[in-house]
Amino acid sequence: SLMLTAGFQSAVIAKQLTVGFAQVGAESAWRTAETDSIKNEAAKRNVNLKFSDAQGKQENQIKAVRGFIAQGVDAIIIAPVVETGWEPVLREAKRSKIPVVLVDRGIKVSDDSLYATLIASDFVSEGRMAAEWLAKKVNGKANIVELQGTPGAAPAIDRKKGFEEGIKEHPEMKIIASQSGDFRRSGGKEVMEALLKKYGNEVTAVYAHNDDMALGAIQALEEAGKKPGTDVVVVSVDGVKGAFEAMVNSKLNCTVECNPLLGPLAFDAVEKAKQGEKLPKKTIVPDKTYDQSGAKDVIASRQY
Ligand code: GYE
Repeated sequence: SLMLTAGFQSAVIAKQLTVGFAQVGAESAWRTAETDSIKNEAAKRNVNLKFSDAQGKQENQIKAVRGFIAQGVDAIIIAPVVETGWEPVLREAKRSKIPVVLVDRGIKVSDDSLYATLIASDFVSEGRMAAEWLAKKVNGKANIVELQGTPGAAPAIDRKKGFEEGIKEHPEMKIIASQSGDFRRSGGKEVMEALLKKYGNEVTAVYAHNDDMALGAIQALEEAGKKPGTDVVVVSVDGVKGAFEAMVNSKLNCTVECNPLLGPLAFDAVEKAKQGEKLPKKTIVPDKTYDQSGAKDVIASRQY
């Protein structure tokens, strides 16, 4: 019976997956919600999760991935900081037969067999949705400050592109200034302060690539004696709790939800990849626009 017990234990141990997760950092509420989702799902499935926070730097992420490969993990999940520069390290993972699941941000590689799958929102469409909502609100006329996300990051590139496409058919909607606030609340506040000094009352709308920057901009607007949400229309992306609070308080006008709760989908993909199943190259997580009219009714049920 001793032998049986030992055999049973080793079977259980052999089944546990070790997965490395190379996370961007903790720049936004969206990001920490995603981290929690991945960690909770790992715990639920009894996955041994190795977590790395790259503090916003791709070089740290690449180092972390190399570390995971050296440890011989079963799979690697990456939320890539930027789109480019991934080929060498992904080739190393492939050579070691370690499947890579990309979550939330896409990459540019010449060979898409370098990763198993990408699970993310359609950021171009998010940008377009924000533009369309704003166009209606301002009757096709606005001087817009754009607060960009991290330079080189897929959501920054694509949310800019989608928004520009969305305002194109409205010749009186103009982006008068566009700068990066690095997806951070402090970044949004600082950039907005500087741009308000430069453009003052000319600014009639703010489009932020995420809620955290919008919340920072709202603070800057208030400190400059303006009423965000009324004097200046503010739209953003993510749909975090703070954004819903700001909509209930009439300071934020609209947010396009981008779902960060990717843990279940990510580990489904890891398990399928480990079983040798072929995965779709991309799974698009659907998004939805929320504005002040509906915010009160749904705020209590928001999960992040
Ligand atoms: O919108 C932003 C974050 O990659 C989709 O990164 C994500 C973005 C998210 O820091 O808040």
